[in-house]
Amino acid sequence: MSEDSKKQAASRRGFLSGAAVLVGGTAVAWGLEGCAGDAGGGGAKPGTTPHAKPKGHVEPGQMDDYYGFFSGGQSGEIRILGVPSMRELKRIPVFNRDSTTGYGATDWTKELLGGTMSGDTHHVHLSYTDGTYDGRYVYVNDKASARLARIGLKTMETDAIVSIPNSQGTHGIFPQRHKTGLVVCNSEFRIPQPNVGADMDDPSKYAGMHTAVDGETMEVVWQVMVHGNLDLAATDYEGKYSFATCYNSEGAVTLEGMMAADQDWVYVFNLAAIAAAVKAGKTLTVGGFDKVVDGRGNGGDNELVQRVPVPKSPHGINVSPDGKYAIASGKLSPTCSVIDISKLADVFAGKIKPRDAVVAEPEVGLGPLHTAFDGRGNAYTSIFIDSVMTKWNIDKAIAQFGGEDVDPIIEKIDVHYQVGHTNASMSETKEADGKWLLALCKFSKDRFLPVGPLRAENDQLIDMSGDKLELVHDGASAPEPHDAVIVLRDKIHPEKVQTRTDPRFKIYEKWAKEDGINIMKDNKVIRKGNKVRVWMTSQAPNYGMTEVRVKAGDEVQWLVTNIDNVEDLSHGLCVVQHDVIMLVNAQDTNSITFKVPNKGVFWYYCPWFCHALHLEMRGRMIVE
Ligand code: K7E
Ligand code: CUA
Repeated sequence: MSEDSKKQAASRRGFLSGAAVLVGGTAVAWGLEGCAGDAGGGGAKPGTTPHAKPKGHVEPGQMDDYYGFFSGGQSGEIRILGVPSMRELKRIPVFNRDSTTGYGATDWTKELLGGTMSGDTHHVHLSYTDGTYDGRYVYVNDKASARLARIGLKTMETDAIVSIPNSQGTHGIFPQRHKTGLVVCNSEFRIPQPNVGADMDDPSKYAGMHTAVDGETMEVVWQVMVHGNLDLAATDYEGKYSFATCYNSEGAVTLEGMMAADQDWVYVFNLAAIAAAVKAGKTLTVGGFDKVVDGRGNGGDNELVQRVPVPKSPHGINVSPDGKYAIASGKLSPTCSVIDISKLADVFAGKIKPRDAVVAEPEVGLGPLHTAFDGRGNAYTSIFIDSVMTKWNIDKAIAQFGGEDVDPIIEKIDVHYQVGHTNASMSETKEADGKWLLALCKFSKDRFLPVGPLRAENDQLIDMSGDKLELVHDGASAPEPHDAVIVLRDKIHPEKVQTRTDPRFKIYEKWAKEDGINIMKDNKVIRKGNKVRVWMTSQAPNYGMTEVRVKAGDEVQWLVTNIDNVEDLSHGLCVVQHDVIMLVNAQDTNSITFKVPNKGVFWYYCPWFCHALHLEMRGRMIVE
């Protein structure tokens, strides 16, 4: 070890107040040594004691009170669970090819994905009006390919995907909360700007981007370029500010380098000032996008951006339901930093220093990652290394920071194991209700049957309504959900059958007009050269055609319209030996295009069990 790195190690050690595991050197070591201890000690608490009706139990036939929207990590999807039962209700393909629905293969979704068939969803947030959910949209990031997707809550299907320019590792996202306005998106990875081959070996010239996407049009509105990396994101409740944690103020490209400084930042973006700069044309064109404003001026603190210094490598940033505080969870510091949002106007006006906006910094445990709220003034921080959730009181933390002799820590509850995100029912709204708390644990270890080298993760549910936190449910989940929001069920009003109002129906109508087709009625094969359009209806247990004739070498575009008008009566189309499976819901149309290289008889069938005669719901594609 060089003298310098010895000093760094020593200062890290001091910072983590005895986190000896870190001295081992790598992040992996600090993560997993804690695990081994937990497992070896057999410290797993039984989740629910075997009384007849554990808390959180939802009787057969009863509905959950909440929808949980979970990201699916590298699966590229979103999952919907009922809370508190934790029953999985649906998987929504977003950035992934999905065989169930044909997502990524059907004409519309193929265009949505633009040839990128994988993704990494981390942060799921719903659209807001007046500080609470308006039941319109879900937004989710793709960290892998710098995209933002939107899911329409009427059908719970992906309806838009936008690629974010000049960004890599699009990580934290957050919609504005006063109305369905901007969705801000952080680039976790700094890159040369533009990233076209220059400055590759000079990371000091790399920059990060804080991007605003219009939540209605899903177009990129502006980008702010900053020096640091931008990890998690949050917005306030008034539409004035957005926030980003920065764990790599060093601008390093190695782990050691990124951990070097004992202090990093929370970036605060002044949205009105940024909009004014864009309007005044104070913009650059970077990588072909012409609405980039430079937030690097004056050393990095200026009228657009201010950096609040916080201890070493912060991760989550969460705003309390009363809109007063933005709380950065320390990750490599055992603290949370509480920023008083009402002081930020003075920070931007130069009346106080950015650090003066920090009004509390309680010690919450080793490896704080994310913070949720109960609407009663308490915060709940997920603690990765300690594998606990820490409940603490915000006002008491502020009093302690002001010199009073009070302990803000109320309770710590073990979770199993290595918790990442946490969230609580309605926690990200002004209607936080303090009923249910989630601990999304990265390792399940001894909690479930082993299933080979890769095990399930453990999404745990905690009853937070009483004086004591009570673990009520272990939820095995396929890797790797990161984040989730818990939404009161009366905020969500899904349609029962397809209403045919989404943008994709305009495209089907256009094609139908070209071919002189009544989509809801006609069954016809329309040929133009070697391109063939098959228009077909379905109604249980029949297709509108049981024989379709095409020629070897044709390109077939097959449209199926499900004219059943019964909730949940879905059909679909599978053409055997042609890699074609898609779903067609009641009153929906879906289309898929494929090549027909070989002569022969190929059956097509309905892949959804729709009727007693479902197996007979099939026909022959005869390739001549
Ligand atoms: Cu903490 Cu991507 Cu939200 Cu994972 S990030 S835990
Ligand atoms: Cu339609 Cu099975």
